[in-house]
Amino acid sequence: MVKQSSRRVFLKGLGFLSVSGLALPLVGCQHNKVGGGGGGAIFDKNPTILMGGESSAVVEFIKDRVRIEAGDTVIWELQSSGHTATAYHPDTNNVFPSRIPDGAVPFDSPLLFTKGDTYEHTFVTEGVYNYYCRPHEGQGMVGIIVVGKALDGPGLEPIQPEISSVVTRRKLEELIEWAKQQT
Ligand SMILES: [Cu+2]
Repeated sequence: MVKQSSRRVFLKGLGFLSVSGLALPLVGCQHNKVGGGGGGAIFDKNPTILMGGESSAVVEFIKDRVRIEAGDTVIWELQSSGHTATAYHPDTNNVFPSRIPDGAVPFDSPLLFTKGDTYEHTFVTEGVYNYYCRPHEGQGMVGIIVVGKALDGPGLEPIQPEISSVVTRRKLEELIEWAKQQT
């Protein structure tokens, strides 16, 4: 069983892990990347999502939409500036309602400051997760993760009024449209 966990890790020196896909041939007992119930659905295996770009002016998650299988881990790696990866959920803030599957762990990274710092979270509960960066939520720094199938749940529901930034709402709508196709 995969333990549901959320922790900060440093992968310096384990660079091969930080490039999505390249780890595949290096790991034994690897489950097939292509499969699942979707008849050819493509899953990212333990993907790395970059936070920001080489320039601190880039305020976004590079790879803002990923689809993984339940039990897989997503790694966020800081490129520049200060960013977090924080699930839309009342437990992570006092404002936003949940936009993750019912019963799922609302992940929330520390504020990462040093290039190369990483945070990882293992996703156990199937469904759709919407998340944001604390300092840049209002600037549309948001992302979406589909675990398994895009099951109906908070992550696909209409965007609540508490998420008030127009640019953020637009970005989430785009991501949700993509997620709905991951059946
Ligand atoms: Cu940010």
